[in-house]
Amino acid sequence: MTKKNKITNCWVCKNNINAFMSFGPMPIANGFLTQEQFKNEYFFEMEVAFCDHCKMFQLVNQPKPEQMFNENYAFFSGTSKLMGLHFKEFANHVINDYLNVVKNPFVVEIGSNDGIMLKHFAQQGIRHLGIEPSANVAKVAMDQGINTIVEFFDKSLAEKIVSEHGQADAYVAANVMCHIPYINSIVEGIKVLLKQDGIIMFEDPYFGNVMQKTTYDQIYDEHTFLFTVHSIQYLFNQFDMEVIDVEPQKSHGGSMRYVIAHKGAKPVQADVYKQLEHERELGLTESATYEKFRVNCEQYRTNLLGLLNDIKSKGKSISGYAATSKSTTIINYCGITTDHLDCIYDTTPIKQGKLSPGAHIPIVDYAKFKDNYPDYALLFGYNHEKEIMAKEQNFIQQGGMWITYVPEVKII
Ligand code: DWN
Ligand code: SAH
Ligand code: ZN
Repeated sequence: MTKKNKITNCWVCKNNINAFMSFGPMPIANGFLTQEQFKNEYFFEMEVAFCDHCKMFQLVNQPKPEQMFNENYAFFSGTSKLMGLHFKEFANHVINDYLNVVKNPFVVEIGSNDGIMLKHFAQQGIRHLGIEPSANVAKVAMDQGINTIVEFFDKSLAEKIVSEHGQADAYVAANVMCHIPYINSIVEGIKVLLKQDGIIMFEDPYFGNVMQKTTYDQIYDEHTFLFTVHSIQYLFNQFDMEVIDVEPQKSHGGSMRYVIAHKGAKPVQADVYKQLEHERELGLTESATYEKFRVNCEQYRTNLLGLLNDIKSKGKSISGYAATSKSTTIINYCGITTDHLDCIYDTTPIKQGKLSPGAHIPIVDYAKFKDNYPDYALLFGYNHEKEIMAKEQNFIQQGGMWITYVPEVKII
């Protein structure tokens, strides 16, 4: 059943917003399921809007946070070794450039998941606290001695943290700020939590990259927002904080790291103004650009489905590779079915043996890929291309071919 829970006001500035595009009925992106669960599978109509006032790109309807983030959450950050290195670099950047001058610093991370980043603070004996509502992934962190509380972060939790631990010197987050619909309460919470000369550093998929590469698969239930520097600047300015630096990242197909402080506390770097100018050049502040994006998404869908149908008409086999959250959008929006894909290979134990959300394509242990190479493999984990290609070199040597849809639909 499709549930509608549409909002008509911007999550950030309350301006009226209208959806410019629907991706159709979507299931929970990480809702891998068994056959017995089919009858209760949840769907919502995934529509997106651009707020002309605060420049925020957003979903207009979404499942409740507890439906997505709970003790059965299927994404464990530690599944990527390269992301492990990425978060070691992130932690060391915060420590070396901001915390080293502070006596007995305290760092708070929200969406700390299995501790992939926070462990680097913990290992260096730095006072830390992770906030992670998905109990199963939080347990992996707690089992390593990483201080974690299983809660959703918001303003009232921030007040509780301050009363128990004092204010924080650093607030860090990765791929979670864009997941939270009540984002104003989060920012108000950060304001309460952060010391006057403290630092905020977080990163999320960047709409500039999504638009340029038409990676519309970054749009799924968990991603309430896709940020730009303009929208983040508006969001934090509302609460007397400002963006003081921006650091583009290659992770997740193109992300942006925002460095933010209380207004006037630290100098604003020239890169902030350069990126704002670049965004205006890209048209990210104009509604017309989002209309173009919709047309591009539709074209990519036609191209991908056309390619898969063409391959199948020649009697060839295709498997998916990496059952990413993003693949839920690709599969359900493009209308990819079990007629196209035999299965999706993946490394995550709790996804294996289950069926993909919506299309019910079997998820199979990636170790079995080599026993049964398909003619083609559709690379859903394109953001992990380096890591995946390194371990699957043999597939190509045996005559296999990869299909990608980033930055365009093609056979590699
Ligand atoms: O924002 C989010 C990011 C950080 O992670 C979350 N909302 C959910 C999640 O998104 P995702 O599922 O699209 O993440 P990834 O990291 O692109 O994909 C992870 C999946 O890919 C896992 O199921 C494991 C799989 N994988 C694989 O099969 N082989 C990953 C790697 C690195 C591999 O070599
Ligand atoms: N930071 C990790 C995990 C990102 S996935 C990484 O980049 O790999 C998003 C995580 O945020 C999930 O583990 C989810 O449970 C968590 N989350 C969602 N809403 C949250 C909230 N309000 N407060 C804290 N964490 C939240
Ligand atoms: Zn707005």
